[in-house]
Amino acid sequence: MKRMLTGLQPSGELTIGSLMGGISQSVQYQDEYESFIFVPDMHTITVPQDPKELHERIKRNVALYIACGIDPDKNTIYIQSENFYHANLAWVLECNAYMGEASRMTQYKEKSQNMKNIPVGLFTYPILMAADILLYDTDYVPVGIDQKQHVELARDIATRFNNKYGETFKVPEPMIPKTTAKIMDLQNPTKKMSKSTQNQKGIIYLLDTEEVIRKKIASATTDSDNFVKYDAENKPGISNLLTIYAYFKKTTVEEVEEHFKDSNYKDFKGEVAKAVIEGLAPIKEKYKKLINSEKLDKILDEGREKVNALAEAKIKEVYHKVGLFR
Ligand code: ATP
Ligand code: LTN
Repeated sequence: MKRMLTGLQPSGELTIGSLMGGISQSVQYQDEYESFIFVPDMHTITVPQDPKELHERIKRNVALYIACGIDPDKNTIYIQSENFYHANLAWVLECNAYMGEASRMTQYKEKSQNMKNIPVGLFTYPILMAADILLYDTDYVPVGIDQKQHVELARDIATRFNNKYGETFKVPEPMIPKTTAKIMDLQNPTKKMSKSTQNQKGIIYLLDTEEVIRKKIASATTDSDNFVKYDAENKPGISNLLTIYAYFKKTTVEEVEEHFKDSNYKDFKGEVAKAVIEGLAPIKEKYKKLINSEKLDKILDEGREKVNALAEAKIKEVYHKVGLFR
């Protein structure tokens, strides 16, 4: 069975965008591949974090993965920082990566643009990501299009290392979901709904209360037409709500359009809120049972043990090949 590995940064609370664009892809693949899913928390400290909040969020994120359908019997679930070998491999890879290629990473350029003091870790972040992937002989890496360049860097580093020191790493392939629509911010529907956005009004978090969901959807930015039609360019707000409704009702945008063709925006928004609330209810229920359970710790302990053993073997091989150890 081919191995697939992915991670969602705990840079904020998970949103319906994380569910629709990220987690649900992994749920779809979990029968087809041997699947590793982890919390890349060490990536998150490349930008300032409140330590207490980050610490608590890590476990919440894992509980939400599982509540959203990531099956612990089919996936190896772990926390990056609980396996020290990620950072060890990242160091060796950094010594085999070039300033030029790292400087070309568009995400780095964007994120560092307005920073006065740029953390070095923000610059080397893609190399830590390469370590995450190469440590476990990963075949496929499902990621959003924004991360494709990072997976390509991991491929380049792996190939270079193999050529220099002999076959060591599997060269991974990015897996970019074709069909997932981008879920937009409700207040600013030309911008992606992101968990790290400061203004929370445009974001629906998986754990938002029913009341909050109703309010956020009721105040979503629309247009002055007052007819429900999918037109991403001219009616981005309504189109986004159509996509969200279709996902939660497990139907197509065309069918939803037809269904609401005589509705006004107020009624339509009310129905979208209902669909989201109903769709998230079982996730919240499962989350509540898990978050303080021993089961969650057991899943994470087992994940840690398994990946530590795999990573230890790999890092020893790598250290030997580059000439480290006695
Ligand atoms: P951050 O705010 O930290 O940049 P994010 O919320 O934008 O994070 P990521 O953690 O970068 O999301 O994304 C994880 C996965 O979820 C990726 O595969 C990404 O494409 C997908 N994803 C995240 N947000 C959305 C969204 N709004 N619509 C569709 N897919 C999304
Ligand atoms: N950089 C990714 C998260 C991430 C990741 C990984 C994804 C870190 N390491 C390894 C896939 C494989 C992000 O910000 N979405």
